[in-house]
Amino acid sequence: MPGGSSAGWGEGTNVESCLALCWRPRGITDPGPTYQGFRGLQGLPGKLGPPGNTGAPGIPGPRGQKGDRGDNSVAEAKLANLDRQLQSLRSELDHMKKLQAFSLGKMSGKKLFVTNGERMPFSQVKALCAGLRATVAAPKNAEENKAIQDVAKDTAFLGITDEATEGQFMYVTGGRLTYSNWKKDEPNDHGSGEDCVTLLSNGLWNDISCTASFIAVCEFPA
Ligand SMILES: [Ca+2]
Ligand SMILES: [Ca+2]
Repeated sequence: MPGGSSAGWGEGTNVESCLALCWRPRGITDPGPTYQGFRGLQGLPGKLGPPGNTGAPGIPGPRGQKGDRGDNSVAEAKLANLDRQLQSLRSELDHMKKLQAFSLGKMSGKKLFVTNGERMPFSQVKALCAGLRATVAAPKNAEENKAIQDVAKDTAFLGITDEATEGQFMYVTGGRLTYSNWKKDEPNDHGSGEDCVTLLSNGLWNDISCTASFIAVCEFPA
């Protein structure tokens, strides 16, 4: 054994006790039973262990893009069919519009004024008319004023306010008044203020609170 040794393997000798006792450097005589040798170098890493158990399957990935269409002629035929149906519906809609305008007494080239006969605050009248792609009725001349009066049959809101600048009445669709038909001593911005306008059943106008409820009349363009 290199390095020399005076002790050998005997019965009951194992690696640890031999590292401590068996090996002795040359020249040292009788170091005694308490002498300890140097610690050995670390051994090489052991072999890889066997593979672990298979894990649970992962969540599915995102769906891929749709593939190319197989046949364009089928799609083209469907499109042509849809186009025919669209033309037919358009023609039918035009006919219905004419019929409705006729039944409501709409004259060619003149505005159409329509009411549901209900009373509501001004904000609701605006919303109702907007939902019909219309605006709140606002007469631009005596003839339109009479037409609204006939349709409403009672006090109705007009699409006119001085909410932006007190005393300066404007159309809610924009612009200053080009026609008015105020009752005597109106507008008076009475009490805590009056910024909306009503058409009274006699055809005259009065400024009034916007939160009061009056007949809703919408106008459709000429
Ligand atoms: Ca006012
Ligand atoms: Ca008033």
